[in-house]
Amino acid sequence: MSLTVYEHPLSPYAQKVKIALTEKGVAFTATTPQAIGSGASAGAFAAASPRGEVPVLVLESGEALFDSTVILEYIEDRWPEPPLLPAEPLARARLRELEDVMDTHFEAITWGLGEIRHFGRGGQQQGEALFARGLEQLHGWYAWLARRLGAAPWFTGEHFGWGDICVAPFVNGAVSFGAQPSGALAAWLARVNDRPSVAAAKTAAEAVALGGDAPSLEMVRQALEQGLFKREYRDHRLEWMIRTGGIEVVADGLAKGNIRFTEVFG
Ligand SMILES: N[C@@H](CCC(=O)N[C@@H](CS)C(=O)NCC(=O)O)C(=O)O
Repeated sequence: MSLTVYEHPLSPYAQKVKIALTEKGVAFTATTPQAIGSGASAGAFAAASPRGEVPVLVLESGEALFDSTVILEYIEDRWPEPPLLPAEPLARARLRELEDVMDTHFEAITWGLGEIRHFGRGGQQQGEALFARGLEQLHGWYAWLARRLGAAPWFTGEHFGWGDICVAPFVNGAVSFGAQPSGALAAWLARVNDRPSVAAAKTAAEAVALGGDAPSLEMVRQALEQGLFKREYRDHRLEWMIRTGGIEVVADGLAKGNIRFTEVFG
């Protein structure tokens, strides 16, 4: 049995895993679980992913791992060459810090922008206000990222690696909502998107956004309105929606039953 990655092309977390495996030269099959986003995942995917989230890496033995950070650590441990992390402990710690920031604070914003643009949360007026605040916040994070990048060509330093894998999918997501980086960060983005592993993940995401094989965003939006989808308002995403001014969005989604939180693992 070969490696399988449960994914969704738009998921930046899943993109991290696909990019890392590609960089290591490890073959895998990518598959999108049927009920992803419905809050009603079942079967092998539900067993492998108690949070009902992608990515999941299913190993040759059938053992499965969830959470992109855990999976990236596993990939680096199992296939050390070429290394994605540098050897120096502080440099490694800084990259893990960067990954954590992107996975939590940054993604919460792009996810929120998706809720507004693709799913119509907040309606016209509130939705636009939330969207504008989200864009402003992204530019704040861009300033922080530019400082982290400094004068180096890559977030990982002299070579492409962990930091670049953990930033690129999220910044590409932000750009899709109109948050263009500038200066050194823009130059880095052009560089990283030229990398075949990153380009493949980006192309697959764009194909879905434009209505490729997977259900189009418009179909997903209709399903949400019919209560067939439950969006996961977990941790930083919930915080983002509330502190950015969308507490009514949360209340409305709970009343309509199209918002979910992480279930107790059963
Ligand atoms: N901390 C997790 C987050 C994964 C995550 O949030 N995945 C989202 C897609 S971006 C998901 O699968 N959500 C399930 C749903 O929407 O029902 C990781 O790093 O893998």
